[in-house]
Parts: sequence; structure tokens; C-alpha cells
Amino acid sequence: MQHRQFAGCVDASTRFLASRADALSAMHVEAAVCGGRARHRRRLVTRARAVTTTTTHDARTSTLEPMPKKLEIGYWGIRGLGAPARMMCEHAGIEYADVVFSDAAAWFGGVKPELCKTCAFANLPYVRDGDVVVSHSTAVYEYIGVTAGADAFADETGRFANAQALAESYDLRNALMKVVYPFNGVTMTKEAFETNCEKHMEKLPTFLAKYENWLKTRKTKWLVRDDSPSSADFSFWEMLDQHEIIAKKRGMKSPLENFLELQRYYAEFRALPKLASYFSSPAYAMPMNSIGGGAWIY
Ligand SMILES: N[C@@H](CCC(=O)N[C@@H](CS)C(=O)NCC(=O)O)C(=O)O
Repeated sequence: MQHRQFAGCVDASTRFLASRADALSAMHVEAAVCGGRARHRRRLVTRARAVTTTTTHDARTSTLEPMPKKLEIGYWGIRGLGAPARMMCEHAGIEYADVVFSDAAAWFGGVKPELCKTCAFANLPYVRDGDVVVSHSTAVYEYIGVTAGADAFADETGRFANAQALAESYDLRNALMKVVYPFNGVTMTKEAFETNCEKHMEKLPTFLAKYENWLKTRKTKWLVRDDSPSSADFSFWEMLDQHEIIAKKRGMKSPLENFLELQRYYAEFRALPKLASYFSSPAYAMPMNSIGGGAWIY
């Protein structure tokens, strides 16, 4: 797999997008860059990434896999809700522009109002595919999943299994966010964070047991499929990884200690060859949560 990366270089990525005749993408990157003054220009980090379409991917040999497409993912410069979308594109070998906003003005005052003309729900993350704009993380993951083939389930049972596993991961994410950020009114001080984080980690096995039992009941390698992770896997794995990191940072044991099936699952996902370049990329090294947003843990 060949990657052309233009890390942290707005002009290069803009040129890249334009050279790919993706006029709308280029316009939005320009809008993000030019929407602010020069200092905004310096602070906005836009990365564009290309994966050659000539690469042969195992997954695409399946009849379930549609042709690769060119997408744009927009999110802040954190893992947050953006990481699963980035991972999904990397895993599928989809050609995509990873538009990273590090300046609130560039998003709220520039790109968001523009995208709202197409999608009134426009938010971060979003995925843009030509004229189509989709926001809300789970819908974004599902859009990429359908586009990439990860969510091309053999029947409706698979679709609803994926929807449930995805919704459960969002519940877990919401529980974590009450601890991580002050804006929800629950964790307003560092002291409250220490207490709430402890309680959250104590409650985490309740979530993990559900996933452990889900895998044992379904007897599938991934949450829905055997042959490929689906959108729910990318979302849930990100949650597993964030909790592993939090546990390490706090000198705690792995939350997966008593969950053998999840240990297998976590390790096998991390070892996916198609994600190797993602795990060694700056995208995986981004903080989990926003320092500017007041997160108590990154
Ligand atoms: N329910 C939405 C929540 C989106 C959201 O809260 N996005 C945050 C970052 S995690 C944001 O800063 N959005 C920018 C905005 O409100 O325009 C989702 O799942 O995507």
C-alpha cells in the first residue's frame, strides 16, 4: 500500500485535492484556511492522505466489497469521535482527505455554515462524499462502512446486530465523556475527575461483560462478521483502547483482565495489517480528548 502524505501542510493538501479534481474538497480546505486570518492559517492543520487505488486489498476480493471511493473526513485534531472514521478509511484503503481543525473559528465560522447548506445537522465528525454530507459519528461510521463494504452484511440480521453494538459503544462513550469533560456539569474540577474516573473504571466491566457475552453468543471473530470488522468494531475498539490508555495512565490493571474473549478481540484488531500504517501515523498519536475543550485526561 502506498501512502502519499502531506502532514501538516495546508498548501500541499489543498493542491493535492485540487489536483484530484475534487473541487468541492479543495474549496472547503481553502475556506477553512482562508476563512481566518493569517494566524488561523498557521494554526489550522489540514492533512490529506491518498492511498493508491491500484493497491490490492484482500477485502475487496469479496463480492460484498464495493469499489473504493474518495471521501473527506472532518474532525478536530484529537482521536475523539474521529478515530473510528479515520481507521475505517485506512482499513478499507479508501482514498480520503483527513481535514483536521485546530481552530474553532475555522470550523464554526467557516466550514460548518458552508456544510449546513447541504446538511443542517453538520457537526464534527462529518464525512463528505461529493455532494453528500453526513454528520453524527455513528451515521458517519455507517456511511463509511456501507461505502467501504465493512457494513455490507449478508442479511438484515447483520445490519441490526451492527446497529446495536454501535449504539452500545456510544453509551460507553457518553459515560466516559461525563468524566472527561467539565461541560456536562458532572466533572467540574480535577478532584471530581479523580473520584468520577475511579467510579467509571469500576463500572466499566458492566459494559465489557456485555461485549464479552455478545462475542461468545454470536461466536464471531468480530462483533458482527467473521471476515472483516464492521463499523461497530471500529467504534468499540476505539473505546477499548482509550480505556486501556486511561488505565495505564492511572497505574491501573488492564480493564480486560477478566475478559478473555475481549483480550483476543483487542489484540487481533490491533494487529490488523491494514491498520499498521494508521497505528504508526500521527493520527493515532493525537490526544484522545481536547485540551482546549477542558478535558481532564488526554
Ligand atoms: N452526536 C454527535 C456529537 C458531535 C459532537 O459533539 N461533536 C463535537 C466534537 S466531539 C464538536 O465539537 N462538534 C462541533 C459542532 O458542534 O459544530 C456525534 O455523535 O457526532
